[in-house]
Amino acid sequence: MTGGSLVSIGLPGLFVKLTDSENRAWAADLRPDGRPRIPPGQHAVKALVPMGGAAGPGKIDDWHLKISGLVEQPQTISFRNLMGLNQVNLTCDVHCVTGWTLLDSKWAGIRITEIIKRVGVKNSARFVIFEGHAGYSSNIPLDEAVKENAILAHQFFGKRLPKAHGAPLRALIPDRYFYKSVKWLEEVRFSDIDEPGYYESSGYSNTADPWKEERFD
Ligand SMILES: Nc1nc2c(c(=O)[nH]1)N[C@H]1C(S)=C(S)[C@@H](COP(=O)(O)O)O[C@H]1N2
Ligand SMILES: [Mo]
Repeated sequence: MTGGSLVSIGLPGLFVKLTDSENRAWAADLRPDGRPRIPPGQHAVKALVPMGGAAGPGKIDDWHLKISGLVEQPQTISFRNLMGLNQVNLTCDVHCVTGWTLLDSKWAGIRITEIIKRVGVKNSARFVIFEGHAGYSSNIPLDEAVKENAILAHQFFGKRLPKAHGAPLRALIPDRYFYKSVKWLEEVRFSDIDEPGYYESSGYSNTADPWKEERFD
């Protein structure tokens, strides 16, 4: 089952780019890890572009996050119980494979390491599979999921995550192309085998490193 025809990969008309000179200035700016703020072939935009997809109900009641696979204690966590876990604020840049980058986006959520602590991930786990609503999924190596900036986000710029952007909870994996950041998240599965997701199994890169321009496989 796939995310279906509702998955949009084109650029909607309503996005505002920074000027070329602003973009060049940002591209020359470096991150703490020495890489440019704007990866090659990307252009910064002023606001997050809603990219569509098969939206979930967006409600908090009746919503649960399933944690499954290679874990000691598989479980289903309510939104309220997720709020009881350690919360972090994160400012980061996100990069869509179609070419836009949003700088300094502000999010709040729960580190994936916090989830890992809670469920006890087995040593054999190597990959994390995110399942979104209606069959959209994506996959990342466990190494990427344990980074400080890999979170499950429920706030965007100080407000509850809007439905268009994945409410009530989305994955946020800033250092891979944004198709890895699954909206309307329903399940996080730990696996010993890689499971390419919706984009990854339709020609887009499995590794999706924006600084190496890994757009297609
Ligand atoms: N469930 C789901 N998640 C998804 C998608 C989708 O279609 N469905 N699209 C991905 C892509 S390609 C991008 S660029 C971002 C877009 O997020 P946004 O709509 O909040 O900008 O979500 C990603 N996560
Ligand atoms: Mo995207």
